[in-house]
Amino acid sequence: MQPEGKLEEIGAFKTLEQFIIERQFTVESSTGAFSRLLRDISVAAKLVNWHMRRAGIVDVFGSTGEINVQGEVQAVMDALAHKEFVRALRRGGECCLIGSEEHSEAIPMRTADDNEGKYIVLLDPLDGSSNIEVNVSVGTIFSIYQLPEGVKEVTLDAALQPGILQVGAGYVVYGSSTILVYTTGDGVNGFTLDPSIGEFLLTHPDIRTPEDGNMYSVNEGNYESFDIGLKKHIKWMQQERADDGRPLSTRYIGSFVADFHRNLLKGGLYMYPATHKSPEGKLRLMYEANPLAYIVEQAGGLASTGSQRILEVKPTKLHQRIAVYIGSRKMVETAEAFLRGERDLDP
Ligand code: P6P
Repeated sequence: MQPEGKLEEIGAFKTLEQFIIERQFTVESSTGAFSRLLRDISVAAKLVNWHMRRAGIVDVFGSTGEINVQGEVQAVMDALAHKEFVRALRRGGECCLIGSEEHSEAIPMRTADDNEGKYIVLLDPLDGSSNIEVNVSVGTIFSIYQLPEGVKEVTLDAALQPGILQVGAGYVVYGSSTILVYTTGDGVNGFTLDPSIGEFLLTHPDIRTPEDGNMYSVNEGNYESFDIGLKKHIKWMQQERADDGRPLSTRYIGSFVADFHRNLLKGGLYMYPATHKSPEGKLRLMYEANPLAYIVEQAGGLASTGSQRILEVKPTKLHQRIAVYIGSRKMVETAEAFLRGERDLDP
């Protein structure tokens, strides 16, 4: 989707920086700090994109040999992406605390005397990084909270806020192109990176997700460990009922951001339920589920644990996991109905 003019008229597109400043002036009390924080995040995204686009050339594949807090072999790119975001946020001075998938503890940023940062950033620097070596899209996910009023000592407790209190959230998908999608509570907008001028350009204004869809994303290899309601739901989606568009199509890339982005634009449902291997679910509440839940709700969709709105879950740990059913409103509602035992297969 592009404004009037042809693609080569790059000047026809609004840049992310222009968009951020425009939105800043709609908030009377704005000091510009939040705009600068968003700029710092976009700078880090450009740097990660630069590393990603060289991954096939420079030896950034493989592992660092380090085992991160997730118990997974840490990809070189995970470490690079984490470093770029921490460095950009430290340099920007607007962030007082970072929680990252790549770091077991929260990272205080007010080490420098001049850091009066009042924003907390929770981050999955590179989700799905095991896909890099096979050239499958991967992504960054970020969530932003304000430091609660009156908090003097910035600790992890200040970050453990329910998702409904986020002041911003977004993701970057490093795919056939690099797209940054974010919300600050006033709709969802997407920006495509034009590497020739190093700018994110507004290519997806005011994203609204379709209220229904014909694609679902789930790892059916875990079928045996699914709740009976979910097993029925999956079989229901596979029933041949042309009158209501079934069977649906399965699209599961193994990269949450990529699956989420496709479903956001086209309509669809992504599910990562509790399994025998991941009894609390696999995805992380603070820096995967919450930010994408904020985005999908702002775009007209829903995000559920299967029984509760994700944004209302009260967090207790930085790296806590949660079950996720996220996407088109009608599809999430159907999943919840099956899980409650209110739906069954068609005769
Ligand atoms: P599984 C990647 O590791 C990730 O966190 C998500 O990006 C992805 O959707 C999911 O896990 C894939 O997990 O167990 O299906 O391989």
